[in-house]
Amino acid sequence: LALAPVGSPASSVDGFVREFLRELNYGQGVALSTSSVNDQYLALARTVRHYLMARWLETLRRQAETQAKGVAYLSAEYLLGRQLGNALLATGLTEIVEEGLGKCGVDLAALRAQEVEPGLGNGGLGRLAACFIDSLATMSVPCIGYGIRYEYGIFRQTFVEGRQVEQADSWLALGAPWEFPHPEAAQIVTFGGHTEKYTDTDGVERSRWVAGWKVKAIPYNYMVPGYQNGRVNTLRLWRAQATDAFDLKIFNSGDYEEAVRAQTFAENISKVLYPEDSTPQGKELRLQQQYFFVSASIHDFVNSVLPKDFDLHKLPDRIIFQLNDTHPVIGVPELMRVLIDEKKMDWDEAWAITQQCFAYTCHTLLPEALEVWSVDLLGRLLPRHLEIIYRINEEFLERVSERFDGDQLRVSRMSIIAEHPERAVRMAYLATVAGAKVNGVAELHSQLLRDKVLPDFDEFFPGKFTNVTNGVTPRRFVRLANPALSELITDAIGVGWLTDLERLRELEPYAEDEEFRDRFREVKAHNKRRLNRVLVERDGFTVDDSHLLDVMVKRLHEYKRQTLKVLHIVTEYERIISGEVKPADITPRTFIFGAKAAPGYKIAKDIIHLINGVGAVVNNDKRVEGRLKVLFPPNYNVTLAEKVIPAADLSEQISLAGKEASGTGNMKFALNGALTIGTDDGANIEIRELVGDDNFFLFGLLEPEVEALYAKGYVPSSFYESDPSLKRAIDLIAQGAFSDGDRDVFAPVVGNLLYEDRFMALADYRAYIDAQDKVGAAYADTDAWTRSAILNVARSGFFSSDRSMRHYIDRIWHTPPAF
Ligand code: 26M
Repeated sequence: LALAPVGSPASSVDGFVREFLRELNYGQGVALSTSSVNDQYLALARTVRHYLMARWLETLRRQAETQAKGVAYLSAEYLLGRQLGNALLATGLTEIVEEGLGKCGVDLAALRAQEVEPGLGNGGLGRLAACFIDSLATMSVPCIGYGIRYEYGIFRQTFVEGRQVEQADSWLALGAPWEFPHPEAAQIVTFGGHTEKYTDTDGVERSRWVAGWKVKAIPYNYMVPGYQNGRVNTLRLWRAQATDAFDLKIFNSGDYEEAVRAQTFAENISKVLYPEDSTPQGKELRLQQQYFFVSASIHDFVNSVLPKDFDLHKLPDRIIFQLNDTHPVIGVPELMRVLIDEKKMDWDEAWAITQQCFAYTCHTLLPEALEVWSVDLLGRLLPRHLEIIYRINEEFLERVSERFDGDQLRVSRMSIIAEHPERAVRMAYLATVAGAKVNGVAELHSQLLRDKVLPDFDEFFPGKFTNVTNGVTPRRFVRLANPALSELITDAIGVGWLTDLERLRELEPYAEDEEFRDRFREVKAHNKRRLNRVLVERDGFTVDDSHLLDVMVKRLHEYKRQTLKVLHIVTEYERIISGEVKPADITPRTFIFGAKAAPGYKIAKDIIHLINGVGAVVNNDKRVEGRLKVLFPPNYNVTLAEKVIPAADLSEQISLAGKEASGTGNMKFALNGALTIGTDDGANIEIRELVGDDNFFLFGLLEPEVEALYAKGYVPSSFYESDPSLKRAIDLIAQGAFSDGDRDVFAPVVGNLLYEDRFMALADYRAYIDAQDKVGAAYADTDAWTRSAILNVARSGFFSSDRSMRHYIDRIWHTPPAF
């Protein structure tokens, strides 16, 4: 027997209490009577993970035994959210724990509130990775997630006089009970230096990398429990540490300060998550981060996860490395280097293997978001990789030239190396050339990717491009976030929907059931009261459960158009103060925003300031009679999302058509019974097709119309001139109505709208206001609204990330569920 017998602690209240007290006394070193909430939380977390341990070890053992093909998900970000609730759900322990803690005089809810979420991601892309690994564990598909254990995750956002101020996210400060560090399994990652030619013992001319410096990569393992299926997969995040070489410097050099600086330098690599999520800056540290985790992961898989005697020619039968955007694409030349330089394969063999081992997911279309690394920087940091990239490019362009009869224009268009404005590696091209498959994240996005961004590649590689529409895990975003709705659903259609979300269809007939509609409304009201309690405690805000709750939560980006939402609010406000409407005649609404701006994204920060300025005025103007309220709780994160989304009536998905690759918040809202007001963009399109036009408020330009308007010459001020209501709204902002009469503060926002407006907020303004008027009227018909809300839930089962995973498995990975 390979393992000592492992048993889970007894799944009984008494068994749990024994284990919990043991952890508190012996693990935490405190008595129950003197323990702090944090002591209790840490003890509980460790107790719960004991219950997962046997399943984890068993999963690992079976994985090693069967040698089944699995997925290595390579992602620079995992936006996991709190772990405790999910672990309790996965183990089915919630009731036992609640009762057991009760016997100890401890409140489970208070301990859950103590957990600081690991915010190791920016937004959609990082959260998607977290949903995917949850689904793979639940579907019993072998998967190891690889990433970076940032010491500081996404910054904590605060507002000072309405402006965003960032604070460091010290998520590890109070203890990290979910992680398992394995310093003995460290990998070495090298950087810098130069390459040289040499003749190997077998007489073959080879290239060798003489690196300049190195760091240690320490793996930290996290459990990824499947939902009540006895499965626990692994998430392995790497932390950078100085090697002994750095330590030696400290003792050998007289310059202690310099030596310590060198150590700090190495450890900086995993210090902090870059808080940009659409405009990569080409910073050296960011490339170091990418190579650091990818190199450690590939070495870990090849040298530690695979059996010692594994024949690497069979690598594609064992693993597919899924590239979450271009951030891990340096893994392509890295695997080539490992196979050629370290494992002594020849180029053609190595390339044949590499091409089968990678697949690439693209998450954007915005040109400024496509990563390029200057040849200069890449050559300095990773000289051997640059050589390899050059050769991949040479051989590829040769094939292009052959196929297209020396078409030089096409050859230069398709080159992995861009020449202007500087020589740089186009990471998306490298991923496309090397990947067995390339996918976009929603139907429209995948189509535009083929037609607009990579048409030459689509032509050159028939069958390489595919779509997999994103999804979200119903465990976290329905069952955990919305227990009241979950209970209502289970009462109606029984259990089973949580792992087979299309079964929500069985709710459709209940839309016509009056009693069910009453209960559904009561669930919404209950969730609004719950949100009210959270926001009162967190920010001193109140939420009135009679208001229509209108929510826009997502990163602050111009293309997402938070300013369009602001223009709507200002228009409503202006209608009241001008006397055009009486407050009593409008549908009372509370607007909730949640949005972080990248710290260097000036206009985004100005927009945050504007939202806060509008809120301060609207909320305090007596003439509004409390019929409009604007709330902007700072630091929107997964934890807050779990409280806001279940309470929402209206989901704002108002990006300019063609710019939002998919969106995943849109799916979470629909599944929680909010109606969407949205453009014909990303996964909104698929949501609307499924829930039906009657249950979705569509507005705005279509993607081809956007293109046509750009082509013809877009003049935003012409919309301002020709729509009096738009003019009044913008004038109010410009005149300082939301900045104590100061006309300068928001001048950049106003100027940008009038004279630039890259994302056509003004062009879509009229359609948006008209659609919002329809929303207001529709909400007044309570029964009809509830019917639509129920149908949104019933028809959104497609958006489970379990379905996304099925599609990746069928179309890309070919990794069936194993044991
Ligand atoms: C890159 C380089 C340097 C620093 C940061 C980055 C970077 C980090 C995150 C760039 C982009 C990042 O994320 C982009 C993202 O979240 N995209 C979103 O992906 C979601 C999941 O597919 C989609 O639903 C969203 O539409 C898409 O915007």
